[in-house]
Amino acid sequence: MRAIGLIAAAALLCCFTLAAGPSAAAQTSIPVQFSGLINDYSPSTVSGGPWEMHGQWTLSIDAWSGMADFSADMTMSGYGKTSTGAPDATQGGQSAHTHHIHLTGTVSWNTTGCPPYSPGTFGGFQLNGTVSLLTANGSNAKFETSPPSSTLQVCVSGGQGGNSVPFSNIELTWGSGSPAISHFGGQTIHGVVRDWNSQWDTLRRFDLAPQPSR
Ligand SMILES: [Cu+2]
Repeated sequence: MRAIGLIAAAALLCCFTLAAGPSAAAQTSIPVQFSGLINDYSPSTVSGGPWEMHGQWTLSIDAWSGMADFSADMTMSGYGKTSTGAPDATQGGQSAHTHHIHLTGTVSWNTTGCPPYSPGTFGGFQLNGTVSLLTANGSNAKFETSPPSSTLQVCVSGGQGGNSVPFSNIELTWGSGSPAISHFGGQTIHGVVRDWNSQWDTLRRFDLAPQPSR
């Protein structure tokens, strides 16, 4: 009897949600989730540079509030130097270490101020704020303040038209004056979008987000 009761309750909840319309459906507790990879390198002008940067990232967005949670974990390693101080690729993997980065904030459904690509990308959104975590080998990074004060802009954008993907690229750019620039450089760090969940369609259906062309 108890199982039947649960099934009946689930059926009722289902119908109630449908009857309540878009607002209730958009308040689902399942976030929109994006994930992907980071692959880039720093300039040679930062201490120990150039550094290779490879990592992965996730971005969760609460559909109702627009609150977003960005996390990236990254490996970095450098090159030895020749006798003249030039990067020596035969000495790869020097001073290998890791970084963990965390940023929460409210998503802006535009890419105003995001660094342009060539060929250009379309649609997308961004997240800006002061990072809550910036580690080096697990501990608060020595180049960072404690607590962290570096600001980060995270931009996601993609393609449009036939045979395209609406989310393809991610850009990480440290804000002017951020301590993190002394290590990563002030240039944008680039990566790729690998996946997003079906919750994105909920946002699109109820006009809570821009409508990138499929
Ligand atoms: Cu590093």
